[in-house]
Amino acid sequence: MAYRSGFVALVGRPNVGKSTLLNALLGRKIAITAKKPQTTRNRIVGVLHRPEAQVVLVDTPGIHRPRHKLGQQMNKTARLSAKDADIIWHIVDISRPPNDEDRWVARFCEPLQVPLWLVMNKADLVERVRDHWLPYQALASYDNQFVISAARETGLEALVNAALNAMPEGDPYYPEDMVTDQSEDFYIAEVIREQVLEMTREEVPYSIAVAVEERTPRRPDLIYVRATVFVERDGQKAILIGEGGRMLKEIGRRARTELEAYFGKKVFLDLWVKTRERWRDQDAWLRRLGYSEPER
Ligand SMILES: Nc1nc2c(ncn2[C@@H]2O[C@H](COP(=O)(O)OP(=O)(O)OP(=O)(O)O)[C@@H](O)[C@H]2O)c(=O)[nH]1
Ligand SMILES: [Mg+2]
Repeated sequence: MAYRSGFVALVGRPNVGKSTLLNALLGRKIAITAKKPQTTRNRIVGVLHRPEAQVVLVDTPGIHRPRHKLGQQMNKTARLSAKDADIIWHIVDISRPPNDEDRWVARFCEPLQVPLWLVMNKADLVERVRDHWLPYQALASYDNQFVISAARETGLEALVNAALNAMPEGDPYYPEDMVTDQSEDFYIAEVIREQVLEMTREEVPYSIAVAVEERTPRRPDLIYVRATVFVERDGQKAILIGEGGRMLKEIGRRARTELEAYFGKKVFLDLWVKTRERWRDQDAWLRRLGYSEPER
């Protein structure tokens, strides 16, 4: 049988569980997740390898009404990934009725000439999925539909098998041992950002970005990492540092614990906070922080 390989774009409004699904399918965490919306800001590739096929899963930022250039870039990243895919999974949260953002996603994807599958997630939160799915099925003429719970890992096998069978014939896009194309610096920055999302409220989680400035092995069993958390206002900086530096220390402690498990080494995490006014609206900063897609 000929080898199959292709791209599946995971698109949907924020917070429906796209990144949770990506991690569940790969059996390991490559994308951060959070209770708050607009967590993912980049295209994140995860590769599923099978003897007869390869599926390149592309996690994308949740499509939303943007309030800054950052949001516009995030939406653009999601739209470009959908256009380039062999299949689009429109991920929805079946425990809530569709909203405008779900409708925008459907309206954008439908004319793309890419097979569009409806993936109804968070099935664990409702008693009978059938009581909730009609308004979603009406959003677009879907080519296939699945009911899953990414958190409980149910329904995933049927979804993956269907995707494997639907991939076009072709050579693998990625080598066998490659699970993601993201750099370790990007992953480190994301783990720190995940802890900030977890620990802060209101506008703070949306106003921050993290950049790894230095990563040096200090000993065979120790890595030194210096990273900066950028905020938009000095008030946010004060919140992030906290009284007597307690907040930043706790964020650093949590991120370090996770990074030590990831690297299997001790990590010295040197965390700084800097104010960059309105970075979310400045092209140069979006580029510097890795949030802008090339023009096409
Ligand atoms: N109960 C339940 N919760 C889920 C499920 N899948 C995801 N979640 C939760 O939903 C929240 C959002 O999950 P994410 O994976 O970050 O969602 P996302 O679609 O990637 O969000 P953005 O990156 O903001 O677009 C998290 O708190 C997850 O734990 C599920 O199947 N069931
Ligand atoms: Mg996400």
